[in-house]
Amino acid sequence: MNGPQLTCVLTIAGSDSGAGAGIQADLRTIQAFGGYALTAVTAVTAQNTRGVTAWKALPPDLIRFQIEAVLTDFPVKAVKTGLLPGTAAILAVEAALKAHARIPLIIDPVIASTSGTRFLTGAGLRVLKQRLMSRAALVTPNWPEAEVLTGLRISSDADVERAALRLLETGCGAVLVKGGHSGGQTCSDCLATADGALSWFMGPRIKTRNTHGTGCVLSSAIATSLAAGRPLRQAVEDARCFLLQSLEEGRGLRWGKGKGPAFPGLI
Ligand code: PXL
Repeated sequence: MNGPQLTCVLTIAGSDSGAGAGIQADLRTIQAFGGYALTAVTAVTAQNTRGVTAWKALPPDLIRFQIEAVLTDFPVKAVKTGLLPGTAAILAVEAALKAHARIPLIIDPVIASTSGTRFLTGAGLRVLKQRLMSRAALVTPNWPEAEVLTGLRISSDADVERAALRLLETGCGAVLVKGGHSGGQTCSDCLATADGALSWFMGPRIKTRNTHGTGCVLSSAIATSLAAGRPLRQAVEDARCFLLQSLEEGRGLRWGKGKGPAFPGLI
């Protein structure tokens, strides 16, 4: 008899007490995509829809031990990272992943919270690029993150393509520059793959204030699809479709005074 079909996915991310982003959003998304979510908590944030009131990184060795505990015992088929709070945390993640180089790594390069609290600064970003992005299957920056990571200004599709190609130089397998911050009526993401090919995913922009955690949801959905063996392009397409549907479903929610969750679990 075949066992149940559940794919193990590890998320290495921060806790969001409001559960709109971070490890809580990753857990819901991985589960919604038919995966089993394993977790390594990197930091704890006190936050709600209005912003972050306090946060603290976990000790780097505790981050490393969580990852090692999971990877040495579960058949993990994909790993995603979200909030990595500083150089020591990134080096701990690199060390823990070293013996598992064949597992695809998806990096959501979280630099700041939705409300603007900065989690990662210059030295951390350099280490992220040199030590972790170099072994990633996919990196998923939004416009502001792509700007900080490349030093390029982005205000057009051509700029997006330039930034995507520049980030490929870190050695990662693919880059998805997400257009959520672009303004306008549409939301288009650009995928650059290691062969230098560029492709665009176009979609409507959903008018909603409930956008907290969009990046976490998208990268977790992609990770779970990849873990299930789907090709990258298909995984991106499926994840975008899921996020769009979720944003539409959640439009009417009035939780808190700020930005509510992008995927509250209505679908
Ligand atoms: O959306 C990025 C993100 C990731 N992880 C945590 C966060 C945020 C944004 O606020 O709080 C814990």
